[in-house]
Parts: sequence; C-alpha cells; structure tokens
Amino acid sequence: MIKYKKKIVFSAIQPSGNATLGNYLGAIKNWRDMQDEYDCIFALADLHAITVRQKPKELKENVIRNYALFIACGIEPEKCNFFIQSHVTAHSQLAWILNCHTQIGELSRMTQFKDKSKQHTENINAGLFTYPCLMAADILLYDTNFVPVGRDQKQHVEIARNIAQRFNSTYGETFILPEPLIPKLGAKIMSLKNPEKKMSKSSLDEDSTIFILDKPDLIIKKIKRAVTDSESSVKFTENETTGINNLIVIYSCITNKTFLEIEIEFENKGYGFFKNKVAEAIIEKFSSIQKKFDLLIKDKDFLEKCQKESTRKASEKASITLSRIYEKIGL
Ligand code: AQP
Repeated sequence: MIKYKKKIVFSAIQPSGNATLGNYLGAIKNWRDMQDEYDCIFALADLHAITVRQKPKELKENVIRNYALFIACGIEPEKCNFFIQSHVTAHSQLAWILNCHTQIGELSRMTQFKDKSKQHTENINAGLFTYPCLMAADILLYDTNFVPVGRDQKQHVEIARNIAQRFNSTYGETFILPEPLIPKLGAKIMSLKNPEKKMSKSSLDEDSTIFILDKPDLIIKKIKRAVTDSESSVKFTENETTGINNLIVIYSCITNKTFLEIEIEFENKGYGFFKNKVAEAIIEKFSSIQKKFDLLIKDKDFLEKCQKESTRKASEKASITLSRIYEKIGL
C-alpha cells in the first residue's frame, strides 16, 4: 500500500438541492477547517442523489451551484481535491464489487434506508438499498483515514469499515479502515419545526430548514417561527431534543460561545430577543458566503477548470486502488 505524508480525509455531500445550515455546521465548516492539516478529498455525490428521482436539468444545475457554493464556503480547490463523483468512473466500478461483498442483512439495518423508503414509497429502488456500498467505495478508493460527517452518517461509515475489514480478511490487506469524525457540536442540527427530526434539505416544510443561500428576511422569518417550548428562559437541557436546545447549539456553533456564556447573555431576556440574535448571527455568517457565491457562479471558466483538474487527480488516485482490488479478486 502507498505511504502518504499526510492522513487522508474523504467526505461527500449530495447535490440533491440547496445546502442547509445543518450541512454547513455538521460537515462543510469542518471540511474547511481540515484543509491544511490533512490531504483532503471532497466530492459532490451526484450518483447518490439519483437514489431519489431527480429532474435531469435541475440536477445538472444543482451540481454547478453547489460546486460554487462550497468554494464560497471556504473549500479551496487549490488546497484540496474537490470533484464530482460521477466524473470518476472508479466509484461505480468499485461499488459493484463491494455490492458483491455486502450482506443483505447488514444493509437492511441502515436507518437511512428505512427512513427514505418510508419517505419515497413510490420509488423504493435497489440503489437506495445499496447506497452504503457506493458510499463505502467513495471512501475506500482513496485510502481514507478519516471521514468527517454529521451524526446521521456515522452508521454508513461503520458499514464501510465492516465491508473493508471483511474484504481484508478474505483477500489480505487491501483497504485502510476509515474512522468517522463527528463534530462535538453541530453533529445533528434539528428541524426548526420538529426538533425530533434532523434539518434536511428535502424537507417538505421549507420553514423547517435554513438554506445557506436564504436571504436575511427569510432567515428572520424562519427563526421567528421556530418551535420553542412553553418555558421562556434560554437554558440548555441535557439529553432533551427541544427547539430551544437546537437554537442554542446553532448559536454556539456560529459564535463559538459556550452554553454557559449564552445562558448568561440571555438571562431574563426571553425567547423573542434570543431568536433575533440567532437570526443576526446566521445572517452575518452567510452574507459573505452569499457574496462570494454570486461572483463565483458567474465564473463558469474557473469552475470548469477546477472540476477538470480535480477529476484528473481523483481518477489517477482511484485507478491505482481499483487495479489493486482487481488483482486481489482475480479480475
Ligand atoms: N441536520 C444536519 N445536521 C448536521 N449535519 C448534517 N448533515 C446533513 N444534515 C445534517 C451532514 O451533511 C453531510 C452531507 O449530507 P448529504 O446532503 O449528503 O446527505 P443527507 O445527510 O441525506 O442530508 P440531507 O440534508 O438530509 O439531504 P436529503 O434531504 O437530500 O436527504 C453529511 O456529512 C451529513 O451528516
């Protein structure tokens, strides 16, 4: 196996819509902060996105918009490798091989499959079921050490690890065993309308989700409408999933203030006042990203150049791993 100078980080995100505050705090912000210390490889997982029916024209546009948006969020194509999953064919090739090395039983335990098949009863396709094999392929192709993800994706990194371990014990040392990196804070930002559910980009109730590209008025409106309980004090309650806990976590992630500092800051101030401050903090954080995005999305040449170069680098690395695997299994 190749010895790399820096530890390798891989993570991906679906361009299935507009990225959310949850995606930002649970994933993108942490990717941005890892680019100097690690050899980072990030992807827009468009092959994963088609496990749910997409409109082709919209998907194409979403890929370009999200590519520009993540650069605006601080993903630097000069520092890391940021590419589009379907452009590197080794992902689908390895996914098939891993399909043949994964048990139906372990796939049926995946909570995302259970949730999404309830959500999309009209289209419970095989890809939705074998999604973890493609995700394992994404990770294992790059000899990844760490996978920074939100808490909802931990189970998928664990199955990737199990598949890798089983493969290694059958064919000899082939894959590095990846570990999930879950942020201490912001690993699961909850829906603003239902704090029992995670904030999601495909939620049917738009008021439950803040999108990175939401304009200030809309952010204020959504935060004002966010569910809070009947109490009125801004206090974090351990082990409970309440609307106020969710807003405290969001405010803490954005301002870097501790829960105690927040409780002191808003003592006797009431929810209305607190919500205004939360909205202001989000608006401030997203306004510079939105300005950068507005410029980048017009610069098609730059975006295309970055994509081409990243595809070339990723394909090169991935094909080395794929040859190693073909050799092991006798293809
Ligand atoms: N609410 C969240 N809080 C913290 N982290 C989150 N992530 C997603 N939602 C939250 C993290 O973002 C990364 C990319 O996720 P994804 O878009 O590839 O898939 P997802 O988890 O299925 O995200 P969504 O928003 O719920 O998309 P849809 O609605 O299309 O299914 C992952 O690291 C994830 O943990």
